[in-house]
Amino acid sequence: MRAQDETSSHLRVERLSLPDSLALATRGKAPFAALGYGTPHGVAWMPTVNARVLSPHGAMADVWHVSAPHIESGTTGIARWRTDGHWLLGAIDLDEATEQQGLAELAHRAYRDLFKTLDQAGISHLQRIWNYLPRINADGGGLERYRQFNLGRQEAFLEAGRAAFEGAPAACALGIHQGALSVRFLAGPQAPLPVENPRQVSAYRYPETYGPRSPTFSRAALADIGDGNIALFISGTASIVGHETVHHGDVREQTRETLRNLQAVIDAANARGSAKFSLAELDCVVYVRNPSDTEAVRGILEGALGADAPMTRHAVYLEADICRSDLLVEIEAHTVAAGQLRA
Ligand code: 3EB
Repeated sequence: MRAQDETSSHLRVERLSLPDSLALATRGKAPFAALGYGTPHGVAWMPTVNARVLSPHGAMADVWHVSAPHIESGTTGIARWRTDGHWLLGAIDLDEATEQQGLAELAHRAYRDLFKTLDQAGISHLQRIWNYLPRINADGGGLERYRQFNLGRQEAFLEAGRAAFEGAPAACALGIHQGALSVRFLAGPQAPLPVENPRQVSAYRYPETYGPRSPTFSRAALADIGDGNIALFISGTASIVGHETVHHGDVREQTRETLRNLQAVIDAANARGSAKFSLAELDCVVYVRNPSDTEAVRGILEGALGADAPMTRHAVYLEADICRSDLLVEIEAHTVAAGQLRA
C-alpha cells in the first residue's frame, strides 16, 4: 500500500449483508458511502434501491470506502452527496405525487442538479449511474414513461455539455414498484474508459422505434480507482442482440443470452489493459420482473458459474420491471482487478 496523500484517494468496494454494513457505522465513523438493496432505513450514508429482495440472504449493500481521511456531505438543489474531495456518491429522490411534473421534466431536473453537484464539487467525471423509475413501462400520455425519462435525461446531458453518445457513463434503469424517481451516481477524478458490446448496437445508437431520444449510457466503463486497481462497471445487461429483444417469453433463454452479453462486455474490457476480469467474479444485481421466475434465473446462473463462484454467492435478486416490457431479466455488475489501462 502506498502512503495516503492529499493528491489522490483510493476507492474500494465490498458487498455485505445489510446488518454487517450498518455495523460498520456503529464501530466508529461511517464509511464513505453505500448503496443499499431493499427497504430504505434512513441511514444518510446509504441511499437505498427501494425494491423487494428476492434472494434468501435478504437485504444487502455495496459499501464504498475511500483512503482520504475527510468526508464532507451536503446537498445541491435536490441532490444529496458525500465526497472525500476525490470521489463523490450522490442521490436524488423525486416523488412524482408531490412534484406534479411529467417524468421527462423530472428526469431533466434530476440530471441538471446532478451536473450542478459535480461542477460545484469540482469532481467532473461520472463513473456510474443507477436509475430507478416507478411504473417504467406505463403509458405517460402517449409515450411510455421510460421513453419520457430518456427525453429528459438526454436533454440534460446535452445542455450540460456532457457526452450523451460515445463516452456516456455506464448506467442501469429499472422500474420499481413503490417510491420516487431515484438516481444514484458515482463520480471521480478521471474520465473512465467507455466499453461497448460487439454483440449489441450501442444504446445511444438505438433506432427511433425505441423512442424519440436514445438512452444515454455506455455498456460498461473502466475506472482507475487507485492502489493499482481497475474497476469495471457493467451497465444493465439484458437479452438484447443487435438492438432487438431475443427469446420472448422465455426467462431461462433470456438469462443465458444475458450471460453471453456480460461475457462479451468482459472480453471487450479485458482487451483494454492488463486488468483481467471474469464473469464468475462479478458482484451483480439481478432484476427479475416476475418474482415466480427467481428460481429459474438462479438455476441458470448456478449452472453456468457453479454454486461456489463469487458471482453466484454474492448475487442480489430484486423485483423490478425492465425498461422494455418484453424483457424478463436484467443483470448489472461491478468488479475490481489489479492492473492498468492501456494509454
Ligand atoms: C438495454 O440494453 C436494456 O436507460 O440507462 C440497460 C442499461 C437498459 C441502462 C438506461 C437501460 C439503461 O437497452 C435497458
